[in-house]
Amino acid sequence: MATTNREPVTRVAVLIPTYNERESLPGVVARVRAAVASADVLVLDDNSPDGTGRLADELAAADPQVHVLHRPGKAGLGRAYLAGFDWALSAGYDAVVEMDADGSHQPEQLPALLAALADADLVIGSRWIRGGAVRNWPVRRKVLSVGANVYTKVLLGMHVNDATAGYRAYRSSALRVIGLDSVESQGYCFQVDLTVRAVRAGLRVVEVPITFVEREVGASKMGGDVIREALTNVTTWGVRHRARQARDLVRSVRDRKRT
Ligand SMILES: Nc1nc2c(ncn2[C@@H]2O[C@H](COP(=O)(O)OP(=O)(O)O)[C@@H](O)[C@H]2O)c(=O)[nH]1
Ligand SMILES: [Mg+2]
Repeated sequence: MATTNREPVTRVAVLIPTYNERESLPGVVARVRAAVASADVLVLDDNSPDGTGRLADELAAADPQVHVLHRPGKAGLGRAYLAGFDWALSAGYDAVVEMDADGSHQPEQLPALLAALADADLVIGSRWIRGGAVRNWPVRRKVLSVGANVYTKVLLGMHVNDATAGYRAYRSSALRVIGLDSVESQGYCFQVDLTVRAVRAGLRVVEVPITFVEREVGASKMGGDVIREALTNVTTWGVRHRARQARDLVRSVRDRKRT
């Protein structure tokens, strides 16, 4: 079991990945700064063609608590977050938050996530627990998300109800034991991957209810390839996990017969 000492979280970095989020980024950054005045913001922009990176530079020039990491081109959410984690860990933050730039993750709920971090290593803002909700999603999106989460939960044998959720707070100590170097997955799968790693590392993962609000401006970047990646990887991890369990069971029965 990995142990992390849960010291008070004071220095918080909020990572916001962007690809063409010019219309929603300024509002979200302002809301984060208003919701948790002590938190710093790091925008992770993949050279958005719509000029989000330049806009982020302007926000940073006007506010010393806003920073920007410019990346050369669109390389997926997972890569952007890994670069952001590196940045935040080197800069000595106590906790790192993941938040979408499109307003789906309400900055006003960040204090609740950070409060739960007092007794957790990873806090997941969950849509699929009591008190959680999704606003403005068609039934088919809900079915896909609930289905993906039930599949993940059952196959991987985890207690987490919303493993694909992207609104999260990690203690830096947790990120250090998770083994970030070998993470390759992207999209929703990146979130599942890190959840599995946290659970397997014996870290304390807690869910708090959030209300997810579907974007009103801009376009989603998640397509069929993201869903396919998640399905393939979760199935592979699940089959491996169950095979390992079966092997352990056979071994323990054999050992019992011997004694
Ligand atoms: N830096 C970066 N950000 C991305 C990339 N793909 C998506 N994002 C951001 O990740 C967040 C979630 O993406 P979104 O398209 O809203 O996904 P959805 O909410 O699942 O429909 C948004 O802030 C996007 O701008 C990418 O390739 N690079
Ligand atoms: Mg979105």
